[in-house]
Amino acid sequence: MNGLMNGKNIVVMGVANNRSIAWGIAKSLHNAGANLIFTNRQERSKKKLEKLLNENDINDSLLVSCDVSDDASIAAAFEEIGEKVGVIHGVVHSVAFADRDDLNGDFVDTSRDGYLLAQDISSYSLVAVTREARKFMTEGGGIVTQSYLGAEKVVKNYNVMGVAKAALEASVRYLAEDVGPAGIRVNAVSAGPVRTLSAKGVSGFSDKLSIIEEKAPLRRHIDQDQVGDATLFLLSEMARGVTGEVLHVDSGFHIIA
Ligand code: KAL
Repeated sequence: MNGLMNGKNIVVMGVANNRSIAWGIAKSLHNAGANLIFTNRQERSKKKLEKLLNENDINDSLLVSCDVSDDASIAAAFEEIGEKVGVIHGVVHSVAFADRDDLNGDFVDTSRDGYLLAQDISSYSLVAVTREARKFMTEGGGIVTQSYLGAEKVVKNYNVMGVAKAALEASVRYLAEDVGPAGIRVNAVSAGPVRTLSAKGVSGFSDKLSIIEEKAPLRRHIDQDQVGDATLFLLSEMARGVTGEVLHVDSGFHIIA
């Protein structure tokens, strides 16, 4: 417990199970003394989360349902959170989705619907969440989302998600400008490959892991806890001068040609 986030109310969106990046972030925030509020879409994720919270002795967390594809659901979720905790000091956005059919083969074959779905859930959701959250971020604070190298470079199979992450990273910059005057900072972490439920079943994931061990300056993978600590930093006062930034937590892989 380092106390960095004592008394801070932080909303964590996107815990599906114990392998979720959002769960690594939740643990870092909890250890730093934050009061956590979780949002889930699916009842199944909520059940898993309740079990995780019990196992880890994290008590008194608020669990709110939120479908990020629905503006009314986002507004209702933040209203409920605002009503219960008063002030929100931070938001962790760790949500993405693309149709599995769009995550292999050629990007040029992406359908209009598939493209819009990936943008809707993985990129627009940050805009809508920021708009609702800021109403309750009256003391300033931080918003952090999760990205991946495929936003910057062509990564095989990432396809429609790479384009969605590029839009997400650009959104981070535009949002940072909008909410900066209110003392709210918006940043992204660009994490190296982490084996999560979301990555399960998509082809080429294991290859991505072995290339990291071979080529990244640190010659090892990163894990959920490392993303958690970097996100904690960005949400905390330690990063009070940082906004509109994409911080790579990838063993340095992105600097290697
Ligand atoms: C190049 C990499 C290899 C994998 C390629 C694509 C990964 C895309 C991520 C995207 C978010 C995955 C999905 O949307 C999967 C979805 O179609 C099916 N899965 C689900 O519905 C599960 C149950 C739920 C929990 O998943 C979601 N998303 O709701 C990229 C690798 C190296 C890095 C990764 C995995 C990046 C990333 O964006 O996650």
